[in-house]
Amino acid sequence: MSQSCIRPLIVSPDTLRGDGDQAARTPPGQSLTSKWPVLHFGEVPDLQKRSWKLVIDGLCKNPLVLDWDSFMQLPQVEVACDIHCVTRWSRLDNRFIGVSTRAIIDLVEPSSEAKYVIQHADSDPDGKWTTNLPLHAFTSEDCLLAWSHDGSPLTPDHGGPVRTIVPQRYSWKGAKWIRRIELAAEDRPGFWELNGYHNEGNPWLEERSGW
Ligand SMILES: Nc1nc2c(c(=O)[nH]1)N[C@H]1C(S)=C(S)[C@@H](COP(=O)(O)O)O[C@H]1N2
Ligand SMILES: [Mo]
Repeated sequence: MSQSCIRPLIVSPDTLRGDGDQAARTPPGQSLTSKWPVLHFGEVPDLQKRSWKLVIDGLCKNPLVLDWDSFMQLPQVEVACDIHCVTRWSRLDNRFIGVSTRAIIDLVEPSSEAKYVIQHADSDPDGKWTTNLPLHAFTSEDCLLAWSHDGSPLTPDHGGPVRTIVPQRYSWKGAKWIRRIELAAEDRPGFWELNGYHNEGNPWLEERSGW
């Protein structure tokens, strides 16, 4: 077995709440669904793996451009986590496979001024969708750039080929169709944040609206 086949399993701390009790794992004001709804602004982009690229740049010593093969050659992790959408559905017990955001950020060697991460998505209509997080939240151990969900490659409507998953925030803090990870000194609210959602989006504190 090659090294990249060994996938450590990381269980999100929120998934361990309540010792298996589903109610204790469900944040206030959320309802459970076993389906996986599709939710985003704009059209689903048609991204081909052979031309897919991920840029990691901004305030760092070693900016990177990864193509599909180099992304898949990075060490892979598996994450068990719950998903919470601010529109009040939660889906428990997801399994994602992909590359740890912490590992990606370590590769580019952030400079000391880098305090925020701006994720850029390849989504229509204008390809300018972003979302913002503090660097420490983006590099939480349970965050990943996922290409697989519950044993199958991510479909385009769920953000395939690669999307970000940030289990401890409402799901809008993870870009579907991620194409660029920018390290920044200043915070910069993104699409949903500028449309009235909270800047932090902690589901346990019901940080839904920013107004
Ligand atoms: N590029 C992009 N990513 C996005 C969004 C979006 O509008 N554009 N919406 C977010 C929201 S609000 C949620 S709940 C999740 C939904 O992911 P899903 O459609 O796979 O359930 O994607 C997030 N990522
Ligand atoms: Mo959402």
